[in-house]
Amino acid sequence: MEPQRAGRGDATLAFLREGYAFIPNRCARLGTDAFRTRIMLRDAVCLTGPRGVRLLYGAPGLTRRGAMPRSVLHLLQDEGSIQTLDGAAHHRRKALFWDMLGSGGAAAALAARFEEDWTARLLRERETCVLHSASYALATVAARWAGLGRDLSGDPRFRRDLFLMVDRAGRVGPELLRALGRRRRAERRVAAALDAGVPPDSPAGRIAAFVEDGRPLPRDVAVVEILNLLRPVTAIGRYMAFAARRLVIDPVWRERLAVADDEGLRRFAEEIRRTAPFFPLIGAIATEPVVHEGLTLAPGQWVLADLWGTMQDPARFPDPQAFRPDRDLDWRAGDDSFVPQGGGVVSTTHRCPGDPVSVALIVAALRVLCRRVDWTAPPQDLSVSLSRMPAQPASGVRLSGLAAAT
Ligand code: MYR
Repeated sequence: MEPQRAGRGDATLAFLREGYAFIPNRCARLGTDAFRTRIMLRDAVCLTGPRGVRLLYGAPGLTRRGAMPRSVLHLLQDEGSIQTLDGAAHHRRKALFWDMLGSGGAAAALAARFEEDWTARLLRERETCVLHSASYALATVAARWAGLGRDLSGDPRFRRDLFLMVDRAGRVGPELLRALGRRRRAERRVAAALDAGVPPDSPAGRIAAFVEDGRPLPRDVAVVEILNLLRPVTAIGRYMAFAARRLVIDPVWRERLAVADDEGLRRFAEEIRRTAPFFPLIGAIATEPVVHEGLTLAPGQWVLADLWGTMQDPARFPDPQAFRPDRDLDWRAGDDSFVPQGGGVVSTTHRCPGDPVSVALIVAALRVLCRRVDWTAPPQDLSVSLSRMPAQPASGVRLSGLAAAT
């Protein structure tokens, strides 16, 4: 069935105003999971829910190339990156990423290092902003784990450059241009680190030596892919800020998690990922006629699948606004409605391979905030605007009175 058109004219301003809620608002109003609109003067079919997730993460005849705004392409992905590949080329590169992040023990290694690094960092400070300090600790730990030396892992400017690649991905104008300049600087520094030599069995070494079409990846592509490890790990600081916000507004969880078992911490982390607005939506373009679960797309059709709104559907998640870790969500279940970092088969599709790393790192942050470090939260603005992409608690979550837990 042809999706209904939502409104007349171009909806770009409404999209910027409503942000994460743009697709779910219209779907709820029209009583549908799909509608047609125009965004940035381009015709788009927007979907919420499992049908859209299955389309973007499983149906043949779609490409990711040209499907996201240029800010997202250049700050988060860049030319030649795994996100822009299709078919066999994507499968080969994805196998490397999944081996590094999913099946190879990275989650436990990163979580253990992060727990120590962030605890030490917080105990050196009297007060902190969780969004910044957690993101910077993550950047340090990720750079070290990836095999980059102290020059990079210990450099505050490099950490901030990584943070801003994500923070500015939804911006336009001078802020975007400055972040792009920072990204180029980070690329030059990673290239210099490769020239100086990295351990061959480290993630950076494996990417640099990765053979495709009979030859190692071009140096600029290797650099882009190394940033594709460091930047998303740094972005997990946003989930940590949402976790800290929950502990502040609902302090009973702080007490419960102080004594919870690993399963309790994991469930809390997964409910944070369901509720936190993280990646709003994902785009693709039909490269051929596509027929998918009653939807027909002509070649060239732009499609946008809603991720955050899919996780707020009351039919699948009763009382979706309520924070309830007893929903027992699990990224391993392959549930097309629980899609914080995309859907489909994580080892082969375009779904982010970082699910296990995210969960382990959020659990590590909960250990720090509920067991390792005492704190109080001063009065602050913890509201979350859905029009800011990426979203964050307004204050970033400020904590004071930091001291070793007794
Ligand atoms: C990564 O670094 O690849 C992960 C980043 C996660 C969150 C990023 C959210 C960016 C929002 C951009 C606006 C999209 C507008 C269509």
